[in-house]
Amino acid sequence: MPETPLTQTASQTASQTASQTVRGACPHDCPDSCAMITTVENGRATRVQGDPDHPFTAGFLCTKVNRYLERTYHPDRLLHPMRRVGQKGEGKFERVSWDEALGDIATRLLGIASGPHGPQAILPYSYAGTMGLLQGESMDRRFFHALGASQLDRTICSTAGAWGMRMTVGASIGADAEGIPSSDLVLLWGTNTLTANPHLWPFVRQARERGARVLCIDPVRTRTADQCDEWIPIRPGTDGALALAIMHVLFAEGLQDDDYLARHTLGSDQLRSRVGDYSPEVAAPITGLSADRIRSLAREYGRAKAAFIRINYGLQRHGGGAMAVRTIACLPAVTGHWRRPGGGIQLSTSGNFGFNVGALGRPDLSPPVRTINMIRLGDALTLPDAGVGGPPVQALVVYNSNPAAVAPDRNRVLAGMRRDDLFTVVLEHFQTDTADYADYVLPATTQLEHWDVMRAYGHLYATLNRPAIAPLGECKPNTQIFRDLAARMALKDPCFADDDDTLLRQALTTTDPKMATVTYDTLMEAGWARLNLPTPHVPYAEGGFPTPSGKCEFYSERMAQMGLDPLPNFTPPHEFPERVPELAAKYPLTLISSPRHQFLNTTFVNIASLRRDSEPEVALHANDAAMRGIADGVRVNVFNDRGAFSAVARVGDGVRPGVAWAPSIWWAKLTGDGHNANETTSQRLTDMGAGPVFYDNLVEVAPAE
Ligand SMILES: Nc1nc2c(c(=O)[nH]1)N[C@H]1C(S)=C(S)[C@@H](COP(=O)(O)OP(=O)(O)OC[C@H]3O[C@@H](n4cnc5c(=O)[nH]c(N)nc54)[C@H](O)[C@@H]3O)O[C@H]1N2
Ligand SMILES: Nc1nc2c(c(=O)[nH]1)N[C@H]1C(S)=C(S)[C@@H](COP(=O)(O)OP(=O)(O)OC[C@H]3O[C@@H](n4cnc5c(=O)[nH]c(N)nc54)[C@H](O)[C@@H]3O)O[C@H]1N2
Ligand SMILES: [Mo]
Repeated sequence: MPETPLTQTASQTASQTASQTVRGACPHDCPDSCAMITTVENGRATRVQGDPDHPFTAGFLCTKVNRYLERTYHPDRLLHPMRRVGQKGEGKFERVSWDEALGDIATRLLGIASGPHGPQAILPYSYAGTMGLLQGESMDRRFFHALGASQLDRTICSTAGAWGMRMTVGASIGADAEGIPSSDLVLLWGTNTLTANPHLWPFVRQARERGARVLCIDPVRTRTADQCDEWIPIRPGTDGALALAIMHVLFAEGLQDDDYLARHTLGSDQLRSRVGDYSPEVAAPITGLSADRIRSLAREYGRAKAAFIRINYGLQRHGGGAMAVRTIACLPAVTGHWRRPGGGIQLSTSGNFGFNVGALGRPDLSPPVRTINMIRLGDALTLPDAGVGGPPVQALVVYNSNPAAVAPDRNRVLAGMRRDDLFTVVLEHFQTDTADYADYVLPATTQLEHWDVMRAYGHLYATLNRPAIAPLGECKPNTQIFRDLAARMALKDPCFADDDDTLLRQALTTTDPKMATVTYDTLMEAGWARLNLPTPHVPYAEGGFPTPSGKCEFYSERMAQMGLDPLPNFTPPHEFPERVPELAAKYPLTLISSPRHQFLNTTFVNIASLRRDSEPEVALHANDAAMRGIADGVRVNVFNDRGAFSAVARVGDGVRPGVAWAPSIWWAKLTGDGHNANETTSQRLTDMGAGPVFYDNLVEVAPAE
């Protein structure tokens, strides 16, 4: 029996008893998707905690989400619709009624849709501010589809890696983290586990207690690297070369699994000849690691029985990111580690979840329209044909995202958002950098105030989110805001009448066998459910790769057809010093602006207990700092031809030489100078998946005047 029937509103739920606990789900963009329990007393949430019974959450929440109540009840929460009265970017707004806001927004959007450029002049902009399927991929999508708006290609995070995995193993389906305790070697490769995926760590610890070694491959000595047996300080963007050299050694020293290769892979002879060119001596100057170190790593990997490679999205934010992921993903098939629990590679598990996203988003409602890549927002707003052909963008509707801080080439983005002839609507919890450029800001509910259901990308459990409290102020769920807008704009399809309960049922209408255990009833009863898979799930023990050939594809016919190298290779970054020596002479440091431990992208940056009194920082190697006359703690400028930001220098041995690390992503308006690291990043794309290259970014650092 459900704890409380879904038809009850959140306010009824909360007022029924003086104190109760409500099962929910952390909404944030993180592999861990925690099951969260909220204590509610007299209608007010008083505590959040991790579900102790959930195998992955294991009873704890991270540093950030432990502050979810401070965020929810923050004095700066947007509680009413607001209309801009100052200049764009100035942040001056006045309170208006929902009626006025929705009426005016509907009139403006209808005017644009029926104007000379048609509805494609309207661009939605959203990402994973909440990963909830209802608040992020349902009514909103229906609304823009039915309107005939331009489509958004949601590339800002993971598409390069997703393509890399797809080409080699076939899908975003990797090894199960719950197998890690059986691993005898764990490689944390391009991931800051303790920050970005902290609920993986207890499994790593168990493996270690049973004798496994844990290695971290990262240009930055992160807090994760500090906890590992070894830090392998690779040069940014060169992981493909390292993987090729490892395979060179595996084949040269007979450490491959010939039986697995013969039965479950395609193109092993071609792979063998390709990696023949990549001895450790060849890879050493590329990767910045010694040939001896590469060889011993390869031997350790080859002699392990069930090595677990956890790659994450950090290493694919370079021009060759997709090829790097594809190449690394070959390793467990060469050694046959896929056979055993704890062996294999994981980038994402999201491909296991068969929610009915088509029923939720209704792409069938859309006429054929153009697609705009979200990381090219700067171009889309400033070029007459949006950079892709067709009409200019005249209206931008932003929700679940903060593009004025997170999108690359920030100066271009702001130039676009400042346009007087651009109509901008932002659905938000807070007055973010982006909201400052809005014509209207609409107050949205948080996860404690609305229904949702979540998949995960780091484990195999689906989670239901029940509202714990009534919406604060006049806040509404995204679903309701788009329902209301659809009604105002006379969008007639009956699907706009679906309530959140109906949406939830639609999301779960599927015949996918993995979803057999994830039903409306199981979620209502337990709050979460494991996919219909054994624990641990060993996906490719007997092959069965979801590629066209059914094998692990070292040779990819699909890549050949796309005009790409069909074999694993090393694709250097766009801004690889050897490739662009003149640029590197001017801007010799590679800037990595990966997440700061206490922030979740830009979410939580405005929470005082998490930001503390800190400022943006940039870590430099002592040699690089000395060359520039930079002492620890001084203020510096970080810059290139795209832009600049200032930070406090942290000098030491926490990064490899040639690398600068600026923990991110700051709200620009909460830094001292109004800038952030994305002033320096570019709108260039990855080799496959048209993803961003945030860490493929040459800069110079100099003492501030
Ligand atoms: N606390 C916290 N957790 C988060 C997030 C957050 O902002 N804060 N963001 C969430 C989101 S949206 C995502 S996508 C994930 C991201 O989580 P991760 O995939 O772990 O990604 P990053 O932290 O971007 O990068 C991880 C590490 O990759 C390193 N790196 C950069 N370039 C290279 C390279 O070329 N090779 C190698 N080997 N390493 C490289 C960086 O130095 C960094 O330490 O985390 C999620 N979890
Ligand atoms: N330089 C640099 N840039 C990066 C990255 C990096 O590592 N370095 N990482 C990139 C990556 S991996 C990602 S995923 C993107 C992330 O970029 P975004 O997806 O834009 O993530 P956030 O900055 O967390 O912004 C999410 C916003 O959604 C809002 N929100 C949350 N829930 C709701 C809701 O229910 N309704 C509404 N209306 N709003 C809601 C939050 O208040 C927040 O302001 O950034 C990318 N940008
Ligand atoms: Mo991300």
